[in-house]
Amino acid sequence: MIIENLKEGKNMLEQINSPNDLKNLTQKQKKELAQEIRKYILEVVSENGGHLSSNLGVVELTIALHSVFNVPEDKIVWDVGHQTYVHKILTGRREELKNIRKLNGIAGFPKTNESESDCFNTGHSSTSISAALGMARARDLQGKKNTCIAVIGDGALTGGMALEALNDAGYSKTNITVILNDNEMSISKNIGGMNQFLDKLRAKKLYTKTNRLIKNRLSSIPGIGNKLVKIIQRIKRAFKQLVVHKMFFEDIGFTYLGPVDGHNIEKLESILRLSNQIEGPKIIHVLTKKGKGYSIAEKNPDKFHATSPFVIETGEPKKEKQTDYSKVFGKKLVELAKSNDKIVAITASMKDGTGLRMFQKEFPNRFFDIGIAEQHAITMAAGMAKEGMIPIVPIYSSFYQRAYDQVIHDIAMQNLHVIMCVDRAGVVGADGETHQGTLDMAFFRLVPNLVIMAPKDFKELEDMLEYAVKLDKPIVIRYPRGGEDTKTKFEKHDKIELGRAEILKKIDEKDKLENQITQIEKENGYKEKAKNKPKLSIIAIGKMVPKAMSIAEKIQDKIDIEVINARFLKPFDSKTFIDSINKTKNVITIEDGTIINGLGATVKELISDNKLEKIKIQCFAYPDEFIKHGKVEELEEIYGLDEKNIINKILSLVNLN
Ligand SMILES: Cc1ncc(C[n+]2csc(CCOP(=O)(O)OP(=O)(O)O)c2C)c(N)n1
Repeated sequence: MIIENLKEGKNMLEQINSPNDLKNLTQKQKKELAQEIRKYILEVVSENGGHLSSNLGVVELTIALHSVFNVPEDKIVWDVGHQTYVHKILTGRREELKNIRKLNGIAGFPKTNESESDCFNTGHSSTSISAALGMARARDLQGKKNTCIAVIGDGALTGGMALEALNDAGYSKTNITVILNDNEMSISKNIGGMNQFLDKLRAKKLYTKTNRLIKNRLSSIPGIGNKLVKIIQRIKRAFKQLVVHKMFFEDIGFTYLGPVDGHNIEKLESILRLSNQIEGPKIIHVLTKKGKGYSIAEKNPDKFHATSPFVIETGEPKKEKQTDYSKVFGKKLVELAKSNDKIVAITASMKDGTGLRMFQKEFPNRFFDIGIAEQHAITMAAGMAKEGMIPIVPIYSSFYQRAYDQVIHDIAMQNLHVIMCVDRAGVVGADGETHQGTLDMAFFRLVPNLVIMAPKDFKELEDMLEYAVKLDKPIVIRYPRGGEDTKTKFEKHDKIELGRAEILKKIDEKDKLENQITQIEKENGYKEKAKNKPKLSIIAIGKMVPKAMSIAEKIQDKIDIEVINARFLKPFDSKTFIDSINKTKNVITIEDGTIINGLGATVKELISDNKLEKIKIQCFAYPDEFIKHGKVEELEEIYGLDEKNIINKILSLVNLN
């Protein structure tokens, strides 16, 4: 049996339709329920893909939370939110879990518009304490009494926002509970000074004893007053100071409880109840195991942090993994770093996702995993660049949002040679709106000094990286999740030159006319003046370039087409575009980003700034919305970025429809 202790045939899970159904269960029943939940999550994630290890790790914690507190009155803010599958199961979405992350199914992260039990949307790390503190302050101002809880992992605690919020919450004396879900892992092994500090706490069994002391005393006295609780807290604090010097959490104003076994529901419930008796900010240190109960994930928690569908018995992926942009990036980087010892790589806790594992192995001294701290990553990169190194910083597009000011203030304004690799650019699919990378072109384009590039395939990514290492400027290279488009194979790759687009298909006026006449002569046996076909410029960028070529091939018998790979959003190759547009008078743009301030917007500005006349233009991009979850192909179809729709729109544009 994969999940230990699961009694076959028992079905507690089907009887749980809301947290209220939990409240009357015995501890034994809750234990059984925990195992059933594990089995269910394992089945669903092995089928749909998704976050596995973190969810298996919080089964007991989530049962305990919903046993003690009452949502939606009490607020539970889940940091990152990738570990909320159990919460979703217990709050009326058991059946819906089967469609989690699928188009029109429930989301893989908390969504306030999905359930009133989800009190705050999350997806990006380290926001929970700020949000819960905000809710607590709003509660106090409105004279309410509910409990506000942030559940945050030890990985997320490395993020600056979490530390900013702890600083504020501790000092504020506001009633708020922070649950530190400590599994010693971020996606990979957690690192940093905070982790070292937690390591000391993890070993302190004594705290549990002091907690038990408090609990016993509280429960033996009927109607405990705040005064007594405070006295006990003071004793406890003094006692702890003897055990651990520099008790950080207590020193900044929190009451520290724990550590507690995060897989013991009874102990968890009692510490949660205890925390509710204590005034002010509290932090409960809960020790959990990532992947708990599924031995394959326990052994490889990072591999099963976020997984594609897999075979439960072996843990092997159902579909063989193809090479992807991140891996191509990582491999090329190692090659470049071998001949250039100035190159350093920085990751914000995503060495596997961004393809840096090999770099770390080859150049441990030039590799920096700085925690889930994108802002710090960027400013530190700026510091290294200032002193002559060439930092390469791959971060997912949606997480670059967090480091925007650092890109502007620390890199661009000082014109520093940092190569910012924007991984997972464009629509990423099942992770949904918090993770879609549709905004980066728009927000980076606003920033002076930045060079912004996007490759059409793997080879062009390699060329761009090589080029970027030599170009002494702040550079953004954006590329999508997954592999290159295999429909169009590009044999030719022009040399990369600053701000130069690549013309992939050109209309040659003279040749075109002659070809058409001979063709018509052949077909009809008589000479007729070739009727002019409509003309069109297709301008595309990044992963949309192969699509542009494929579209052109399908309609080139009806329309004379130029296809231009923009390559650079900044500097923009105005001359090449103006020449083409003036020739064809019809233009479409295709990009995998928002319609605002991207490729299409830039071409429109070009047309209007240069007063190009009688031009028909249509831009294909994502609308000014947050893009929901679903497969990339499904989303492209919904938002009109599929080939069929684009071809139809082109035919209308040139009056052939
Ligand atoms: C700003 C930001 N950067 C990176 C990520 C990617 N990410 C998702 S979960 C995770 C690790 C979280 O570790 P922890 O908080 O300890 O939770 P655990 O998964 O271990 O339960 C990371 C880096 C993110 N969600 N947000």
